[in-house]
Amino acid sequence: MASIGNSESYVKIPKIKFTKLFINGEFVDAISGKTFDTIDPRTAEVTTQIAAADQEDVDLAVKAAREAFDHGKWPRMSGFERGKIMMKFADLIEENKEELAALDAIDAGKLYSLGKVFDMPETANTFRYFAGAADKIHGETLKMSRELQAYTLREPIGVVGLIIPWNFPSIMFGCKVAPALAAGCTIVFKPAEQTPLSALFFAHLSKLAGFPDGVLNVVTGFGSTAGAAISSHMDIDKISFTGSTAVGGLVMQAAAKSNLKSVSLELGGKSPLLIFDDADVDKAVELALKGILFNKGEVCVAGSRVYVQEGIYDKFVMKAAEKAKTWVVGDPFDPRTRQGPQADKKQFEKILSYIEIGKKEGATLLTGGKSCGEKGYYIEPTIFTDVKEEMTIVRDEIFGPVMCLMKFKTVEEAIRRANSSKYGLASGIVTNDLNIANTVSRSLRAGIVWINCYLAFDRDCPYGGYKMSGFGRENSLHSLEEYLQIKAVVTPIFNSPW
Ligand code: TXE
Repeated sequence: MASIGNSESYVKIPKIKFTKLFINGEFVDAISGKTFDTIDPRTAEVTTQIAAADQEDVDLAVKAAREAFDHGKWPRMSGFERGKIMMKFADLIEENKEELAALDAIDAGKLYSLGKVFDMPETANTFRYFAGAADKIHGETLKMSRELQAYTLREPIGVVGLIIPWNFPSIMFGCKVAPALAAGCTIVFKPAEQTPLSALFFAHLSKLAGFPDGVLNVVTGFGSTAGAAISSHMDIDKISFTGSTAVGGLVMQAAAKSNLKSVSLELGGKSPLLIFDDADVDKAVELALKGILFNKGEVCVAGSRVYVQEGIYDKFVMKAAEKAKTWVVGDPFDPRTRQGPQADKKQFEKILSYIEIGKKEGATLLTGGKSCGEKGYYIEPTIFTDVKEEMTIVRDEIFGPVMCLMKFKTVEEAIRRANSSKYGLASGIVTNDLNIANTVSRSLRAGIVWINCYLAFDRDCPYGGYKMSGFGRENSLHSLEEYLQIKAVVTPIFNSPW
């Protein structure tokens, strides 16, 4: 494992500038004056204190967003003008990519080098993509029966509550905020309590970009207080939530019990990667390890169930073990590191407890299985073999660097076992056989199927859940639809009796 705690030898860590709620264009303390600690997963030490929003703070944020929606410029200006401000915002993100990447590294343990070349440019490009769509939101013209005609308007849904988790604090900010802004909505955004820093920095940039006050409000705080206040708020028209399946259920209940606000949910996963006998074993091993170890396994679409066909299984196991041992776990600022610390103590302990359960239930630990480093939340890349379908480690989302490796015989068996999860977020196939690729991709019950690739995301490609992984789509023009509603306007032609 690379050295931990020497980040300053690679990068000058920025001073934290923004720690308060961002409401109606101003940084303000929580009304209660309460704060919470944000913890650095590299060291388990406190980074700083952040304002903790309660119901009253959320009320203020919603009031500001409501005013900006009901009477403000944002939904009324042309899509082209909205797009121009969003483009400026994207440029500011790109100009500040080093600082933003450092904030996500000290908040979530994310790799700094990747943040600079991937998370931040990708977030900026998401704003550019949706900025380009903002002036292309069109309705239809309908020739109705008899002497009537109609047209449809696609209007912004209103004030939206956006709640995200801690694993991709910047990318998910972009995935939710950009389409909502392009549609003309106004926003109350809540980052996860583990990772508030980049969201507050984005709030600062939004002011520089020229978004009118109240269009983007950021409330930091806990799920049971700030999050619950958003999902049950009577003046929020829609909620888009990414997080655990359990909390997704609570959000839906709160929406139903309050004002029946529209809901979209992107929830947990236990995604299968199916590797067939004809695959190049070295490439398949690299793909499978990347699929589970990228972002330390804290990825909703992580390929956590790897099924390998019997002809290449033994070779695959040997090579996967060799390769996992060379995977560099360490300081997220060290350019050699491939895997940083888990995001927080709760997640760290959850992963280690699943590893114990796996061992107790009889799976064989091929590699890893322990924490590493003298401080912080680091865990070794871990692979289990001799795993049975009914084991807890195969059924539950672990959300960490833990792969379950299993053997299968036939295509039919692979499909049946891949589909046996309650989740249906993502899936992958490795084969050069077109018939297998076509048959399997159409049979998998998952929102995305990657063939001979994994984690291949693009802002123009939708993803989202089947089954208990949720509903609604992120990315692409499908996600713009999540923030629009359709109004039909009907009028008689000629002097018809209507
Ligand atoms: O998630 P929570 P946690 C899974 C993953 C992980 C587990 C627990 O398996 O180990 O969930 O993570 C807010 N009303 N995923 O506990 O609690 C909370 O403040 C409204 C998969 O961190 O779901 C945060 O902003 N909001 C997932 C967000 O919900 C509430 C990513 C996520 O927190 C709330 C994260 C409430 N009652 C975890 N309670 C994925 N799909 O990628 C909490 N929140």
